[in-house]
Order: sequence, then C-alpha cells, then structure tokens
Amino acid sequence: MQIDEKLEPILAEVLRRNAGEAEFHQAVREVLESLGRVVAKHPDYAEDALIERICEPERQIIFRVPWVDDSGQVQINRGFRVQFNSALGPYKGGIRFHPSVNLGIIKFLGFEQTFKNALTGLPIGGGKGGSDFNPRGRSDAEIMRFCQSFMTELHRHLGEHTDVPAGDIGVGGREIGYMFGQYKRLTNRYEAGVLTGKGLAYGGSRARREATGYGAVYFVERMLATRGTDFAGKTAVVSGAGNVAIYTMEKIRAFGGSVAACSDSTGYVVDENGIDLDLVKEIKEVRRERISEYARLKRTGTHYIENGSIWDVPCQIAMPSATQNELTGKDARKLVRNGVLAVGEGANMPSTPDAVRIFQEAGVLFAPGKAANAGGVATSALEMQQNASRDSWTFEQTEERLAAIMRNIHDSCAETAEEYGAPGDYVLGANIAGFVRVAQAMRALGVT
Ligand code: NDP
Ligand code: 2IT
Repeated sequence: MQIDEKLEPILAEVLRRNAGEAEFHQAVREVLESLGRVVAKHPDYAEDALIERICEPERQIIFRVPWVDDSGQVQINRGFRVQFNSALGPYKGGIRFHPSVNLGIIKFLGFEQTFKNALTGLPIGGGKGGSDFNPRGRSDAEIMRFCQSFMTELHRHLGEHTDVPAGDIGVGGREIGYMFGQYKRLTNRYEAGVLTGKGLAYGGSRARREATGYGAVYFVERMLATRGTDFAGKTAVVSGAGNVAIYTMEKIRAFGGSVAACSDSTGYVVDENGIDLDLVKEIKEVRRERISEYARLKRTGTHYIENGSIWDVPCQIAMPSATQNELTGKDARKLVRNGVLAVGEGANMPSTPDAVRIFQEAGVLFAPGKAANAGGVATSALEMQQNASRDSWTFEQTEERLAAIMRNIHDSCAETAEEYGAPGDYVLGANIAGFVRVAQAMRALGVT
C-alpha cells in the first residue's frame, strides 16, 4: 500500500532518526500506510505532531548486565527497556532474551505493543524490553544470576503503576520467578502487579500461560466464521514450539482441527498422525531440547527436516508463532498454491510485508499479530486486576474473559475496516482501531 502524501515526511523522518533499525522501520511503515484513510477523514489527527509523537518512544533505557557464569568467567550483556507510550495506562509488554535482540527490535516490539494493548480495551500502555543474552545451553543457576543482574538495574524503572513487564521469547515462568524474587528483595515490597506471567504459587493468573495461543485460535475461529466455516476437520501448520505455538496447537485440537507440523530454529517436524502435543511439551517445557528429538523419540509417521521452510507443508490454516519475518513472500506464494484459507499471526510481525500483500491479494483471511496475539497481554491485564484486588479467578472464568476480549478485538478490527472502506482488511482495521484509541487519549492529555 502507498503512504499518504501527508504522512510521507513523517515516515522519512522516522527512517532518518532511527537509522539502521530495519524492523522498527517496517512496523512504522505498516501503521502509517493504514493511517492515510484516517487523516483523510479526520484531518485533526494529523495536527499537533500527534503521529510524530506516537512514533517516538517516551523513554529508552539501555544498561549493562554483568554476570558470572558457572566457570567463574564474567560475562557482559546489554539490557533494554523501551517505554513507548503511557497514554492508556502503565507501560506493559514482555521481555525477550535472545542473541538477536537490539534496540531496533525492542522498538518495533514496543511500537506494535502500543496498538495491540489499545485494541484489548484494557488500561495498559505499551513497552518492551529484553537482552541479547542467549539462554541456550545455560544452567539453571546461570539463568538465575542473569535474571537477578538484569533486574538489579531494571527495577528502578518499574512499578505496578509505572511499567509492568512479562515474558516473551526466552522468558517464561522460570525467568519471571527469578526476576520477581529479585524485585521483591530490592524494593522490600510484595508488589505482585509489577510483573505478569507469574507462577500460580505467588500471584499468577490461571490461563495466562495458555492465553496467547488460545486467544489467537479464538480470533481465527471468529474470522473463519465470517466465511461460514470453522476449524473442524481442517489441517493447520504452526511454526515454533514455544509458549505461543504449544497452546495454539492445543486449542486447534480442542476445536476439532489437526496440526501437521511445528518447528524450532533448527528445523521442523511433520507427523502424519497429527503433532503429539504431550511429546512436544515434554521436549520443550521439561527437557528444554531441540525439536529434532521429536522424530528421534517417535519414529512412525514422523519426519524431521533440518533448516527448510515449514510453510512447504500443505495446510488450510497457517499460524506463524515463532519470530519476526519468518514467513516470506516465497512462503506465502507456496501456502496460497497449497490452498491456505486463513493465516493467524501468533508471533509479532512474522510475515514480511510481501507475504502480507500476497495473502491479501489472494483473498486469504489474514489476522495480523497485534490483533491475533493480543490475548496474552490481555490476560496479563487480568492478572494485574486479580493482583490489585488480591483475588484469584478460576480457569474457566479467566478463559471466558479472554474469549470475550478476542471476539471484541476481532469485531472492532472488522468494523473499523468496513468503516474506512476496506472490508475484510484486518491489518487496516487493527492499525486504525488501535491508533484511534491511543490518539484520543493523547489528545486529551495535552502535548506530552
Ligand atoms: P518461546 O521462547 O517460548 O518460543 C519461541 C519459539 O520460536 C521457539 O520454538 C524458538 O526456537 C522459535 N524461534 C525464536 N527465535 C527464532 C528465530 N530467530 N528463528 C527461528 N525460530 C525462532 O517464545 P514465545 O512462544 O513466547 O514467543 C513466540 C512469538 O510470539 C514471539 O514473536 C513473541 O514476541 C510472540 N508473542 C508472545 C507472547 C507471549 O505471551 N509469550 C504474547 C504475544 C506475542 P528455538 O527454541 O530453537 O530458539
Ligand atoms: O508480545 C506480547 O504481547 C507479549 N510478549 C506479552 C506481553 C505481556 O505483557 O503479557
């Protein structure tokens, strides 16, 4: 899509001031492409440098994270927290530990998070953090020392009313536990609402672990319903084998679909009988091993392809749930040739701009990450609610809230797309609906 001429200089300035941050450029460009229709209808949204302000993080924190490994060597990593936008509530968003992390990646994630959080309708601003720390092969003791050092610096920037991190790639229940322990010790406060994704033993919410994957499947279910169909009897492919992928697969199965393949960064496995989720959970959640173990442990009807693209596996529903730009234009063409009906992004920005265009031109139902994967952060906001009222809800009650939130997000994206003359365009719908909520709050708060 072309950028509106009023917005072109804004994009040019973002590219100039944030040189070399390719993923951030990509995320901003996609949102600005959608906003042309908003400023055409409501020119006042282009006033007071509102859009320029939305593209500039409120605060960016970069810090040294020193730690001692098991052999006594001192290691250094870099920590980040980008507090992007607090118009709607405290900064909220996950922490990623992966060697590819840099400022541009955290900024793209924080930018996306701002609109995603607005779409949930809950009072949360946008932020994201992380480190270029590589957890692979590190002992439990090393992970703990790293988390403690990371939090020793980060804690002064957090607070239940200020900034509330959670998990993302490489950060799950174990890491959140170590970080919460260190925060509690440093502040001498049992401030449960300062982190989400906590264990059930110390203030976590039921269904938070499942929420991103389950939520993405609820979104796709609602999207399929617009074409009078559902998951029953359909074959899906889900990339990744982490938190989002596992609970995406679980819900697809519960809705009567089957999952042909899943992956990790080394390759993918195909199982003729449908992926055995108990085995994936054992390999990934308990043993923390590679997905190639799946084929080694379960030989019949299974094969493992090293490297290769999981999107070569024919399916009707594709749910990319690993990382950004993992699904290219070439992959999209292959999926379309193989008859894909719907694509739901569990990960953040997993499809390249080319891939998105190919899906949309082919009439494939396409749910962008900032809408489809919002169930995770929405349930984090429910965790904050439970912490604030010192309450703990049942799984069913929490999942029911999650399902209702996902239906609302779907419908508000669909209605917004319709209102702005692009029915069925969930990318446009999500970007505009999210933007309008943030923009209205920012206008009310004056120039900040
Ligand atoms: P996990 O760390 O649990 O799992 C990540 C999975 O993706 C692993 O299978 C990993 O493989 C694979 N992966 C990670 N990086 C790469 C890479 N560079 N190339 C190929 N594969 C890769 O993370 P999550 O499941 O939590 O996150 C997955 C995605 O979902 C991310 O985009 C995240 O931002 C997004 N997300 C997460 C939410 C949450 O609540 N956790 C909420 C909303 C979105 P390997 O183990 O080999 O590295
Ligand atoms: O990308 C995301 O939405 C997350 N990693 C979850 C953020 C959160 O605060 O639960």
